[in-house]
Parts: sequence; structure tokens; C-alpha cells
Amino acid sequence: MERIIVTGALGQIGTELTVKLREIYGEDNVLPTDIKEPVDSPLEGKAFEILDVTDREAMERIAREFKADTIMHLAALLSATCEKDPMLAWNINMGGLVNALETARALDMQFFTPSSIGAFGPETPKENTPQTTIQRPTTMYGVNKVSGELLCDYYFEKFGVDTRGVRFPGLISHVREPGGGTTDYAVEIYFEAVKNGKYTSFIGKDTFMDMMYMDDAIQAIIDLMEADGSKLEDRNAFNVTNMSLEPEMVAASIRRHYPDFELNYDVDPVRQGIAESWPDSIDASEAKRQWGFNAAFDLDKMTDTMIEAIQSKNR
Ligand code: AKB
Repeated sequence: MERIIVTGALGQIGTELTVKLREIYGEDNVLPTDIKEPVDSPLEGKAFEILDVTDREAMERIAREFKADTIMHLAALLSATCEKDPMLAWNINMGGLVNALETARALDMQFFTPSSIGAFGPETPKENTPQTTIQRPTTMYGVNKVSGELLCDYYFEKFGVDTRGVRFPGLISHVREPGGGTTDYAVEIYFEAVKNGKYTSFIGKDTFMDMMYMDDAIQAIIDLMEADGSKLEDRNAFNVTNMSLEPEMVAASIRRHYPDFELNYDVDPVRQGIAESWPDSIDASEAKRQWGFNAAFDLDKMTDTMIEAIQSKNR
């Protein structure tokens, strides 16, 4: 990785990933792109290109002109948004992915794209879900993610494109809030705890989903991309996670800072249904074994970091 182009760079992952990549690989060697201009973003005022990922020609032109050797394709709609407009989701998630893979093939680039715990479905084993297992998701997002995993493997096997990818759980961060995801409650809860001392969760009590702190997610992307390809048995769809949480656990961790924090519920049937179709906890042992995946943030460390960061923003 020397010259890196990032799609969907204004999103939750892209914003922090771009900042980190610039720190490591140099300011001028990372080109963030998104469909809109950066406003109120750490990416404002620096090199940036407008790119609609459904425009294949524009993607290849921007990558060619930048002399990119790596593409990190992050532009995608999240699970709940996909359910609102499944055809739009198909066009953006799959259309964008095919364009990014074709661009990588044409320009001989290394390739990263994230999959998700959304690639699993109700028939998947719920606990300690192995990396290779029955998937059969029941959401459009999940259908996109499984297809994407297979397509990335296909481009590696058939065309020799160095595709790599992980299945992310819910990602918790304070720089840029996610939008339209099922795991978003676990981000909102921190902002509301600091601002109002209470939160109404759209995900029900006792609903477990995997989560990870953003710094660990960013490090996982870099570690996988830097891993010696000859040692990888798999390329894509690595399970990564660091905790399996339900709302009361997050609330208990927050109460170490705000003892009166109140957690209420107003369950959204759509997002609850999606959450119930996903595993309770996934097994990340293949990522650990094959490329040394290692996450540093447990629940309390993540809570302390989130609360401190949100408080300092509000000061
Ligand atoms: C979502 O909830 O849609 C995402 C994900 C787990 O992929 N955060």
C-alpha cells in the first residue's frame, strides 16, 4: 500500500480510516472520495474528490490520475436503510462494489471492502458463529454482503486481484456517527447519556450483537492489508469482533460515570427483526490465527473513551 484511494470516505469508518492512513502513509498518498463535499469533517480543506461509486468511468479515471495502487471501497448503505429501499441498496452496494473491483482489476490494485455480521441469517449458529458456516441472510443488506464476499473471492481466484475483507460487527465511534444501521443504538446511547442522562433504545433488552471500538476496526483493516498474502488461507469474510453486547450491559458500563443514567425501550420492529436474524456472538479465531487480529478495547475501556471524547466535544 503506497497510494490509497478511499470511497465513502465521509462515512463512519472512512473518516477515521482516512485520517489514520494519512498519518501512516503520508498526507499526499491518500485520496478520500465521497458523493458530497466534506463539511464539518476532519477531511475538510484537504485533497478530496467527489465520486459517485455507481459511475465506473469516474472511479477508474480518479484512481488512474492519482496513480493509486490500493482501493478501499467503503461506500455502502447500512442494514436498516437497505430495508427501506432494497433496489437502491442493490444498485449502490452491488453496483459500487463491482465498479470498485473492476477498477482494481484494470489498474492492478490491492483491494479492501468490509462485509458485516449482517451476512449471517436466522439459520446461522447463534453463538460463537464460525467464519465458515451457513449464512442465508434475510435482509437486502445481508444478501449484498454475502454476494460481495463471494464476488471478492471470485476476483481473487479468477483475475488475481488481491482482494481482502473482514466481517465487521457494530462499530462504536465518536468522530462521525453511523446512519441507518441496526447496531447504531450502541453509539447513540453514549451521546444521549452525556447530553441528557437517558436513552430510549430501539433495540430490545437481552438482544445480543457483536460490537467493536473504531480504533480496533481501523487497525484490523491495516493489519489485514499489510499481512503477507502468501500466509493467508482466506482472503475475505474474516470474522472480527471484540465483544458481544446487549443494551443493559452498555447502560451498566455508562452508570460507572453517570449513576443515574436511565435506559428505556421503544423497540423498532424492523431493526429488532434484523438484529434477531444476526448472531449473538461470532468467533474471530481465524483472523487471529491467519493475520494476528487483536482488539484492545473491551466494554469499559470503550465506554471511558467514548464518554471522555463526547464530553470534551461538548465543553
Ligand atoms: C449495521 O448495523 O447495519 C452495521 C453492520 C453491523 O453492518 N453497523
